[in-house]
Amino acid sequence: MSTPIISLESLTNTTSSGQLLTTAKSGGCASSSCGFPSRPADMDSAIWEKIKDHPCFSEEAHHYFARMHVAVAPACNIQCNYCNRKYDCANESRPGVVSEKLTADQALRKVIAVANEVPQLSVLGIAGPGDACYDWNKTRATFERVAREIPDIKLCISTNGLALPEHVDELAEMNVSHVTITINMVDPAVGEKIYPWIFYGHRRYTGVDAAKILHEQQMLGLEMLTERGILTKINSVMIPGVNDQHLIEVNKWVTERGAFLHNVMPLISDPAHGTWFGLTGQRGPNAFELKELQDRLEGGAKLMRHCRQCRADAVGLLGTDRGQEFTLDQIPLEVAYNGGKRHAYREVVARIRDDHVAAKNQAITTLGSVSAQGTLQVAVATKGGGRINEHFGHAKEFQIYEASQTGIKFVGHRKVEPYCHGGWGEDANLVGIIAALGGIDIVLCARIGDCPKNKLMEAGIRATEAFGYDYIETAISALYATEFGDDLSQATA
Ligand code: CLF
Ligand code: SF4
Repeated sequence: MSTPIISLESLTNTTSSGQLLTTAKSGGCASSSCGFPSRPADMDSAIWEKIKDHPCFSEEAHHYFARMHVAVAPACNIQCNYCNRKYDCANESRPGVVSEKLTADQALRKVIAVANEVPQLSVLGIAGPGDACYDWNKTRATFERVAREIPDIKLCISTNGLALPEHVDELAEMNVSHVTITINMVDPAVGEKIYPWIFYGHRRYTGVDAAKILHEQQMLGLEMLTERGILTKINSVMIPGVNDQHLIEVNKWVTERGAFLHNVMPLISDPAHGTWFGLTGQRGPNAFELKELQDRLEGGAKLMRHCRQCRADAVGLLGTDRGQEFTLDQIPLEVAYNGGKRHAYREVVARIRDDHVAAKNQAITTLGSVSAQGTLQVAVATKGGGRINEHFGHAKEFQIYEASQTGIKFVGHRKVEPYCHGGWGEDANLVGIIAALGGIDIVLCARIGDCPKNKLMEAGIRATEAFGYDYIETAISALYATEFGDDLSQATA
């Protein structure tokens, strides 16, 4: 192995490197389940090579590696009732939303600037703000430029699928390794409630005719990608009363056609967004409804549960958008790529992953030694890296794990307004946090004050900092053994 140009120690010496080490040293986010460490036993090694550094396609990788989106594709060929691309708010995180649209040359500048500064960067995605396949020339020009400068970056697109079939061969030629298709229905009667119109073959279609064409193109595109060995993820927006039950059928169709992952996302709906669904009062699902549906879909294509519904210009690890640090006005006109930090980071991660795998294996052993059965719902405050390394008051989200005798499953995340503001606790936010943590048994965090801890306890939720900076699986397995094992002498919180 070559000597890393950045040592593990040197990575701790600056703020950004310190953050990097926090991520790296902590290992990746806990995998979907214990016993699913670096490469899952039932996964082909060729597939593992494709996903091991893709933060969306591998839940395990999403705390080591980052994606960035460049907003080069503003045009779209359909209208979804949940989309309004005119809306632009830096605090708003949902697909279709961006702060600035880029040309291919500007996108290249931005990708190089991010790659020089964000060592975790492994994937360049084009996710709009319109449709990457419909606005094809800009998508292709961007990928060609970036692949020439940074050949090891993975290329990824997200599309509604309508124009996908005509570009599949070019995607394969350009080494686009990962494609996401948003598929919300396989029955045009459901589709007409989601898509008011499409534009296809120089014509505008509406109603069932529109949904039927979209459906046929989506299925054809998926089949073509599968034939060519390109990994596919299906995003489905769960819209209660419209397609929630129907997504079981969608899951069957896409599994049969070789989809690698199925990502069921909650509808984001608010009148302020100006979308049809927002304006007509269509609600999104709550966390319990989403999880219930996801649980029912287990057994088909592998489920993605760690999606953060990124903006079309998102930058960084999932859940920590650094897009505002890399707006064009902050990037020099001339930037040259320097891959030093990215390569050094990869060497560090390779070593840390081994350590994390050992910790997960130990956690499996601990769980297996518990004779009584039970489940534990655990909320974890983490900055990433699979360790409990965030203060309760700073957490913008909690990662949710379900522990049972058979394993520890990552089941999602719940966003909150942080409790601490300027060093003081916000009681109003605590009310919201307690509501968001409904159904949780224990909160694990790096630090928590007595006041929030007591308020949580009054709501029936325990909280502890006793496992601060431990691996998440190590902590949860120890808690589980304490709760359900024979030795009940240790208090958990
Ligand atoms: Fe971007 Fe999408 Fe590629 Fe990832 S996002 S184009 S697959 S690189 Fe990821 Fe963001 Fe969820 Fe998308 S968390 S919205 S699934
Ligand atoms: Fe918006 Fe994407 Fe739907 Fe086009 S395909 S309308 S950009 S959500």
